[in-house]
Amino acid sequence: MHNPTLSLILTALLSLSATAAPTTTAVTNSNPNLPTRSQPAPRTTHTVVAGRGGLKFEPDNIVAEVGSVIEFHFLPANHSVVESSFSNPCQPKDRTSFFSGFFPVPAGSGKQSDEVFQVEVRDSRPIWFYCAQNNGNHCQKGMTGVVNQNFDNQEFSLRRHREIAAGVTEPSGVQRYVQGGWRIPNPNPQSGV
Ligand SMILES: [Cu+2]
Repeated sequence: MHNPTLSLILTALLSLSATAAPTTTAVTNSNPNLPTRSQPAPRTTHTVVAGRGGLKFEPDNIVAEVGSVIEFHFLPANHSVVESSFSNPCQPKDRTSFFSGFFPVPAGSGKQSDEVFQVEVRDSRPIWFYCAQNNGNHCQKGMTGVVNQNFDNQEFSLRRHREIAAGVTEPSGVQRYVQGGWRIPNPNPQSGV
């Protein structure tokens, strides 16, 4: 039954498949231009509402992991959020501090602002923030908050920060531009005041 021709063909086929398979696998695994079906990793979003229950942020003391998002919603009448520092409340921390701009919403409209402002938590250091509305001295009256306060050192507490803010006599500062975050459509502007 020995057939030299068939044997040759079989040998050729075997060697072909033996060399072809690994080559294909290697190309598949190393091709950086392949389309992907993977989704972005889910992010935790912490919602903060400006103006709920008076001149305050609710909540005002947030614990958020690095990579999560703080999403500010704005109730009437005209609030904002600016990044500050612990020891110098009601002023931007520096030129890079985030600033949402203002969000005028008619009182009694039963609506939130049409847009929200998102900022990303980029590291584990405390992020201090305030509302820069000077009509009514929102910051000086306590409209401040913090992300990732250092709870081990009460010298740097939100309560102490507010005490310093209460003594600020100059108007609150703003940035020249909306910056440091994303001002995007409110996913649920009818969610009430
Ligand atoms: Cu305000």
